[in-house]
Amino acid sequence: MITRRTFLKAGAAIGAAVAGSKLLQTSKRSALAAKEPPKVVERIPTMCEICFWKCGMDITVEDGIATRVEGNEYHPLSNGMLCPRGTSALGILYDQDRLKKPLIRRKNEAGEQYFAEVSWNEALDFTAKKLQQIINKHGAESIALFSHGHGGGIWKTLMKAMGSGTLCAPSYAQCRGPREMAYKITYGRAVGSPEIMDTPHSKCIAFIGSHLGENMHNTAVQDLSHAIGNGAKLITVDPRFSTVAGKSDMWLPIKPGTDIALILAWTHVLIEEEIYQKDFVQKMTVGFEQLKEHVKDKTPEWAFLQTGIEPSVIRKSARMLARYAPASFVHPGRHVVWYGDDTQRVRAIGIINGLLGNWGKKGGFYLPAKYPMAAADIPHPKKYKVFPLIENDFPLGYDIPAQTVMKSSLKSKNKGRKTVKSWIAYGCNLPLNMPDPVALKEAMNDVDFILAIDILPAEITGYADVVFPECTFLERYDAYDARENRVPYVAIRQPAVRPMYDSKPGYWMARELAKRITVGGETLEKYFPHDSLKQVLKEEAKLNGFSFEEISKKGALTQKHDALYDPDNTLKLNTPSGKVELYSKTLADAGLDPLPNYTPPEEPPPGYFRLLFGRSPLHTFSRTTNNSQSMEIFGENELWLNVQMAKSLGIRNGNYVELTNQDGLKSGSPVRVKVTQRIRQDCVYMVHGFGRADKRLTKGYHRGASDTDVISRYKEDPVMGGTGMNVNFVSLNKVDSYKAMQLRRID
Ligand SMILES: Nc1nc2c(c(=O)[nH]1)N[C@H]1C(S)=C(S)[C@@H](COP(=O)(O)OP(=O)(O)OC[C@H]3O[C@@H](n4cnc5c(=O)[nH]c(N)nc54)[C@H](O)[C@@H]3O)O[C@H]1N2
Ligand SMILES: Nc1nc2c(c(=O)[nH]1)N[C@H]1C(S)=C(S)[C@@H](COP(=O)(O)OP(=O)(O)OC[C@H]3O[C@@H](n4cnc5c(=O)[nH]c(N)nc54)[C@H](O)[C@@H]3O)O[C@H]1N2
Ligand code: SF4
Ligand SMILES: [Mo]
Repeated sequence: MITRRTFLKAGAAIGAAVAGSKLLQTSKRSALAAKEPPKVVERIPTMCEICFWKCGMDITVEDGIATRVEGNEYHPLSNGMLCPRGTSALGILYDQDRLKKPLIRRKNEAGEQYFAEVSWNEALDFTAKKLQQIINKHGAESIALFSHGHGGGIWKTLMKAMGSGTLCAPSYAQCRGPREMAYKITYGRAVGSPEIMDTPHSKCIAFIGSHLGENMHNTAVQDLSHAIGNGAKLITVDPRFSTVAGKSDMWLPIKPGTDIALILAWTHVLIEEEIYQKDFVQKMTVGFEQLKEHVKDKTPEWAFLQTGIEPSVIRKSARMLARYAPASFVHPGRHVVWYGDDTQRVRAIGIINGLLGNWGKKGGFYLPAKYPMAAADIPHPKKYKVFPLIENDFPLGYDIPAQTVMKSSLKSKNKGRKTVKSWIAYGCNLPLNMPDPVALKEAMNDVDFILAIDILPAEITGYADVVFPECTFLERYDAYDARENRVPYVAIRQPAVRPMYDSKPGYWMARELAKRITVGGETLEKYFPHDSLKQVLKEEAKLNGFSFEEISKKGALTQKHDALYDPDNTLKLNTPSGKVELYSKTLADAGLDPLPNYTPPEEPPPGYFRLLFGRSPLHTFSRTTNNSQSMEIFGENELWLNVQMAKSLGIRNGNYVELTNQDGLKSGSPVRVKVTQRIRQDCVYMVHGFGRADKRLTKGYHRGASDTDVISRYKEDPVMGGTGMNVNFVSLNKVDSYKAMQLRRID
């Protein structure tokens, strides 16, 4: 048995030699195209998985080879358009570095670990045996699933069928969990995805570090363009002059971590000047008097000392929001895990939105609906347990924080207690997306067995015992997508081309494992009674009265939904009071702040900058940083550094630096500096997802740096366990650019 796993960077028989015949065919095809027109040209609609917006996309396929990607016109999340990441989808499908065969970690005679390419039968038998041993010895709940993406549902079913409810996702406690928690507490429901802001009709929007335009959710950006076209006023609060700041009427370059002070001061202005929506507040909210008392002394002058934003600017922006209310809103954000008080910051945003009276209002928040969908008649596993160490960590939270699973896997932290024994990672690249890289590595070594299901040799696969190569979203079916939206819809994901290499759809893998695992004397196959997902989709189409042929041809079907607004303030919300809870008794009863309080952030030590990070319009985390099409345009990330600070450090635009954080952790590769006026002096900024550590990623290896390498600290949100990650500080050391280039070499 292999006890301490080494990170496997170069697996046996993985490399240029197995580049794949399809690719060759592609180049042959285009060479011949001029002479010989393709015989069969099809246009196959499906949905994108390069991020989780899941737009409808149409793939042109010529003689079995995908050649073109366009937005689907029937899908309400794309409206015929895609974002720049969607249009580079073929860069993922035809990436030569893709995982091609199942891999098992083995040791050779010299004791060196390597990945052996094996048959599916061998990989499935081996994995099922390992999981079975863990179930029998430690209980199924000691197997944990980390998942991200639409295909994750299948693995949740398998987990529950085995008996484990230990399910988590970095897209909760490392992403939007605090936002959803805050809105559930305040409005009785999550903001959800796609978000329910009525942006196209809005007259004034304030963005608090939501960098739309770089954060490139397709319809959200289309909606914002509509608003801008209609003359909407925009206010952007960001330490950095972001893309949306460039489109805004006001840019508030706030001191990082002080946003709650600003929002409380806005609230103060609205109440003091009596410019809030009185009818809404009276009919639809509770706790106004407590709120009024709470912000009595939170004047713009007080907030100025915290935020660095002039009192006159605070007043002006608050009045602007009030003037256009209820067709105005403060954006609740999406990736909100910044400083550990994030649920409270989004609560503060929810509260001010309450004063703007925008819930259920045109230009505020609309009331969405779902395409009614009944599920196929398949038994649902009901007897499953959550790992005991995890269960009661955050009683108000609605999901398991991924770092709780990580901590519960550590032997050193849980002496004398049972720890989590196995991880399954589906579409999650934990080494790039989890804070505290040192603890993560320790936890990955402490568990007995890791299965990674991925399409690429991502960092997580380097730590796995078994790697299952999934085919990409362009080669498989997945469940229908029918989320809440302005226009209710149901959309299909279907293969545009056949799975390349020996990759398989997740459904097939999960079902094959289910056949091989026994619980309570029978295999788990009954939870996967269909041979393929296509059969499930056909059955569900019939059950819900739509034609499978029609949805396969169009990509999406929509319904009409008119009841978007509540103009007379008559809604009953799903909170204990049925109203917007400005003051939260739920939080008070749990011993937490019933109204948001401001705590000043820790200052960077001398010589250090606060590390901030975000998105590039061309990339989705590490999903695209090996995609030749995306990398051609945006091939490495840069570190934004204020021009004055650069001067004092003797750093020039284009120099390479290595980052060292407050705990002595260094970035695994150097990053190029972008010297700019567009960022405050106390922080630096970079795009997340770069600085890949695995040489098998020939396009992404050591291009730029990974923010995660230096995120050793995080502050846990006491309400739901979000990991505030903007609490790390870095110093910069210049690196010779020749050395920086040498580090990228793949021999
Ligand atoms: N330092 C830092 N950490 C962060 C963030 C940050 O900005 N900085 N952002 C946070 C946010 S907002 C989020 S949502 C999380 C996301 O973090 P994760 O949940 O880990 O998700 P992704 O980064 O999307 O996971 C990417 C993995 O999925 C694989 N993949 C892509 N397509 C498929 C597929 O079709 N099938 C399978 N099986 N695998 C596939 C990719 O190859 C890659 O290895 O990270 C969070 N963590
Ligand atoms: N192109 C692209 N789009 C994406 C994604 C992607 O990977 N690529 N990922 C999607 C996902 S899963 C998510 S969660 C979202 C994330 O996108 P957003 O919800 O927009 O969140 P962040 O990435 O945290 O936002 C970063 C911005 O916050 C600013 N900021 C940092 N600290 C502070 C602060 O203290 N105060 C204020 N006011 N601002 C601050 C930064 O300067 C930066 O402009 O993007 C989504 N859209
Ligand atoms: S927003 Fe872009 S990457 Fe995300 S699903 Fe839509 S097209 Fe794909
Ligand atoms: Mo996210």
